[in-house]
Amino acid sequence: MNPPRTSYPAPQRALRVGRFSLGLDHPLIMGVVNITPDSFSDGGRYFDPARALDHARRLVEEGADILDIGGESTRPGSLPVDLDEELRRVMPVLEKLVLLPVPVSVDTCKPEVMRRAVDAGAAMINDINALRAPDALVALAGTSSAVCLMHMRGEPRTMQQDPHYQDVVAEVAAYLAERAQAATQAGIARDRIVVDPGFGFGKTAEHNLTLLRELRRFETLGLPLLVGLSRKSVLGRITGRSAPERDPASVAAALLAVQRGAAIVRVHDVAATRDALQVLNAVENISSHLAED
Ligand code: HH2
Repeated sequence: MNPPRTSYPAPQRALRVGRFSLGLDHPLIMGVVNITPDSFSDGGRYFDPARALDHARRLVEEGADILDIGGESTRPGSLPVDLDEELRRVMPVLEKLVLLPVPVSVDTCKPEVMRRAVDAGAAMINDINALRAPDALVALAGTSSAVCLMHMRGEPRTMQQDPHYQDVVAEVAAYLAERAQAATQAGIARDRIVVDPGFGFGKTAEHNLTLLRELRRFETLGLPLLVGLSRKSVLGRITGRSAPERDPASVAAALLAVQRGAAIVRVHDVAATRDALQVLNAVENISSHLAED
């Protein structure tokens, strides 16, 4: 007798993101715009709204499929930002960016920011807290917004204090399955949900590398997978480089993630990531992908 086959939910073909539908037959690039004075990855370069807008427009020209803007740093040890300050940082930039031809995601944990952002045209909410705040599920149910549900153990202030797992992949996947179920039960359709293992959020370097190596195990969830390894400290541990010098390592990590099934990569260096993914695509589909010299 043949052993029973494990059946996975059929992979989705497209992700509905506000008024956009993004095909999942090729990897998508999410370009990061931190409107913060204290992000670990770019240290306040785009805190000024005009600079954030210029940067976002450049990321779109370089090939970003989605923009992710955030007004609160979540680096290890960071403190929360209050509601008014987060709105003051995010909303003026969002209101301009929604005029661009790509969906705009807002990186926030606060239900009030979610509501205001979606009303202003945000097509996606990226929540490192996976809609666990009271009211967060309600804030998004009944909207056309997509959502990224990310795994985090603890909270940014304390998450890197000695994290432990028996089987990091199984535990993170179980958490994401539970949060996806909570979202669908609240009325958020499955074709609007993305899940993310949360690299660097309550994980050691070894946990992060195990998650990346075994990323295929997340296919059992049957949901598009977002991976954010760009400039993260695990890449610093490997290369000995500071955050601004980690783009080559970030491109390598994005490529490895896509090869292991990531649908979306969240990156700071969009142009270099695009080139790397084009090389991967050309190798996998040798034919018409060769540009003229
Ligand atoms: N990482 C960061 C922030 N938001 N969202 C998702 N879904 N996945 C991630 O891996 C992720 C995220 C941290 O990176 P960054 O935005 O560059 O830094 P900071 O939080 O310091 O602004």
